[in-house]
Amino acid sequence: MASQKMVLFGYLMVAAALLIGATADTHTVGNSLGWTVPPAGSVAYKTWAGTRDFAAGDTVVFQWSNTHTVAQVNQSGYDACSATNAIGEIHTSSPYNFTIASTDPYYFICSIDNHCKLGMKVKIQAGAASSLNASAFFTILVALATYFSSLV
Ligand SMILES: [Cu+2]
Repeated sequence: MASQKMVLFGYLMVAAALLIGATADTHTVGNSLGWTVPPAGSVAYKTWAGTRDFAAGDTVVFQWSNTHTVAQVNQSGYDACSATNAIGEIHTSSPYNFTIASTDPYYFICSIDNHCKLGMKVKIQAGAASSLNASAFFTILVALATYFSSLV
């Protein structure tokens, strides 16, 4: 009897771990706009980033046609639109997939001509936990609480 409860508890914990692990998401920069010189300036990518719920482990996909690049830079490179101190290589072929490693801010610009100054720049920062993770975990907690309260 007691061992059956332990087995069920084990299943629930595995289910919780799977739900949390399975929520890694993919974010296509700019959605249908893609990675390009945005028609109304950098607000396009600010707005896009603001609508996304980034989490560590998620993948950010830059997709473009024509001549563009993805250069990861630090904040001053982002502010100045300079890829001189790019972090790692400058990616010249689409698509480029970037995996969010932590909750640090990540800055990306296009290093071609004045594209960055025209708004081809995006800042991406993951939150502590995505709302999907939180809701999945909450569901499991409720299931556990319901189960254990039924034992009394
Ligand atoms: Cu460009």
